[in-house]
Amino acid sequence: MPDVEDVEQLQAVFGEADTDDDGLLSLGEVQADLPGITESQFVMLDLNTDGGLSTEELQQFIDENAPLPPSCCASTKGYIRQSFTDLLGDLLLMALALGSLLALSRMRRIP
Ligand SMILES: [Ca+2]
Ligand SMILES: [Ca+2]
Repeated sequence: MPDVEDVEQLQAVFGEADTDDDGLLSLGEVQADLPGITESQFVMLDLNTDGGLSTEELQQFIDENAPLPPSCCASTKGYIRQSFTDLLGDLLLMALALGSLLALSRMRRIP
């Protein structure tokens, strides 16, 4: 079940990172906040391969990769999940780091 606060926070973070306000995060916009993200990680998040990340894509990524009870991952998705474990860890860290950075930048808002 989606957590409303998480969704709102994601959208707030997204709005701050979307510096040209086109509704998508480009690789450049993501790297402006998180220089550590690689193009291949970005492409993994860009589900419709239009070159930008939408809130829907980020939310879908989080929903699909949130911790699940073992019984539900035992089917076809299991091996995919396993092989992506390291990368997903990086991406979830990235999402957390992005949120922290933007929260900090809001707190010390420049007049
Ligand atoms: Ca943008
Ligand atoms: Ca996209």
